[in-house]
Amino acid sequence: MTQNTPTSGGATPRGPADPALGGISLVFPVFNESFIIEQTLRNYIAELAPRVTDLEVIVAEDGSTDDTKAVLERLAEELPIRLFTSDERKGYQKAVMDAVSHATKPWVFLVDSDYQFAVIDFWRLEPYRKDYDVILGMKSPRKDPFYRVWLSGGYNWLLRIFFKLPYRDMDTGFRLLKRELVESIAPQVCQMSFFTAEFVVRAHYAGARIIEVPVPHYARKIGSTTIFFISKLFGLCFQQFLGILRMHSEFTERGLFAKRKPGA
Ligand SMILES: Nc1nc2c(ncn2[C@@H]2O[C@H](COP(=O)(O)OP(=O)(O)OP(=O)(O)O)[C@@H](O)[C@H]2O)c(=O)[nH]1
Ligand SMILES: [Mg+2]
Repeated sequence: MTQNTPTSGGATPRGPADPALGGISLVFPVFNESFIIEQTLRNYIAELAPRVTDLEVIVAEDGSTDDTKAVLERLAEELPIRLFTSDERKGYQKAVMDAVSHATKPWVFLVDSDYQFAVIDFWRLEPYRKDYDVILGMKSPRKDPFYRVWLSGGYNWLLRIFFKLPYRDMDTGFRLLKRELVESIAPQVCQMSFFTAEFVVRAHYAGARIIEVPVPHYARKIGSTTIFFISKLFGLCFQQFLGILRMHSEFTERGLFAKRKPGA
């Protein structure tokens, strides 16, 4: 389901988060973000720590070749973060899965660490915690180069067609997820390179209640993509298409299409 919340106007109240709905693990995957990670962590923690009763912040870095590790080690002495680092780059998919496995609170707020989403937009997602298991911040409008917007549009379209889904932005970097659902679904994620997209498809067929809420998206101010290099785009697209086909045949074999009504 897509919620038609206006994305401008700035009237969203800034918390507090409902303590009855449980604490939140704020989880950041980080790779080569030395120029922005301090701002991201400081702003997210300043906004959420006083307004979310039971908050933990997990920072999962691996393989950075710039100053990211040094910046994070300095920040870990000052800010309330649980820092996990590793020398080998894990790749986005594995990094995200390992990062969420450290979460201990009932909800996981999984956010890209390059500040393409503003922390105040968390408050657009929070009201849906009582009725939904997966709350996706739908980039609206999306501030990426035109070829990325087209590729992502095509990818989401294929997912909608192949899996009869209503969602428009399944690979968003701003998502609030019920942890028990993450624990049951994440181990199955294996066919595509984008954790969230595959997670959303699988969660839908597991009967999860999923909503998309429009949130503003900002152009990367500094650093560069860590995933979508132009030289690798063709291979990446081909890989995702194969992943869709493999997942479709897996779902057919498991009889999942028959069990779940289209769009339900
Ligand atoms: N720990 C870890 N994090 C990663 C890895 N690859 C990417 N990330 C992080 O995952 C997030 C998403 O990567 P981005 O490069 O921003 O992807 P994107 O937003 O689709 O691309 P841009 O629009 O160019 O920023 C960022 O916070 C990265 O730092 C990885 O191998 N390990
Ligand atoms: Mg990004």
